[in-house]
Amino acid sequence: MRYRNLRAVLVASSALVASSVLAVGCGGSSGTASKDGASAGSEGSAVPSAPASAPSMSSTPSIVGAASSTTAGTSSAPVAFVADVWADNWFSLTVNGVAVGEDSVPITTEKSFNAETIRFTATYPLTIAMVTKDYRADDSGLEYIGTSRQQMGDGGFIAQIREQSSGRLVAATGKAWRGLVVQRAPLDKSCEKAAKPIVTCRWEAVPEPPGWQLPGFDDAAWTAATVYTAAQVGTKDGYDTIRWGAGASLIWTADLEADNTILWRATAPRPA
Ligand SMILES: [Ca+2]
Ligand SMILES: [Ca+2]
Repeated sequence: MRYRNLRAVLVASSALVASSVLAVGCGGSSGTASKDGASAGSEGSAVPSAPASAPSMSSTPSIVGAASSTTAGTSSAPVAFVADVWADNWFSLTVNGVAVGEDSVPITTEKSFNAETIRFTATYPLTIAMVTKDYRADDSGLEYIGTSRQQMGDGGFIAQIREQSSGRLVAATGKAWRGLVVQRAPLDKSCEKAAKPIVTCRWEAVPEPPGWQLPGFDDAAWTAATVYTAAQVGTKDGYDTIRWGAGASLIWTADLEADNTILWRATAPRPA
């Protein structure tokens, strides 16, 4: 349902994307294209994903990927996968154009740190598309607004995908992942302690490019991920409950604080 709405929005906004127009805000809260809860977590058109309020994504029924499948045993036979994700603060996961899961704790939750395990079925090669969001109370990009803790929150996330039967790690966050920032705030970090950050702070937003989650999308212009240590990200609740593969790294863009909503793409070929 939301997917169809999103597609309509994307079609309508394609002209903006083509000309790389940025929506830049200053004061007021309208005019951004990526408000929390409005643009992310798109759902597949064929099979709905579990609701965001589900207690655990591990109970999500398997969803067959969008890529065509044929008789089992051929190179395009469906394979069962297990994805582990820990995000500061929220994520959604799409594989081969099908939404397979998202963080069960809504982005509207101020302190949200939890790991998720998502099971799905798809065919190689995997086109992995994720939305990650650092929490912000409003478009100013700040959190704990009006309290002594008012600040720029920071992001960071880690993800890995294993074949369910073999346990092989076939995809994991690292330098090869490419990101596109669609909400950045505040643009001037000196507004961090402003009395009215929504008035003082400036931000910018860009629409999600049409089809960015699909295999054929060209992400050559996107930015390579920056790898961070657990200390830099400040990993916490849930992070230590997952056994992360040696190849899985915490990533974000170059700015952990101001880059709040980011689209990510990665591909995983069938392992040799
Ligand atoms: Ca955060
Ligand atoms: Ca932030």
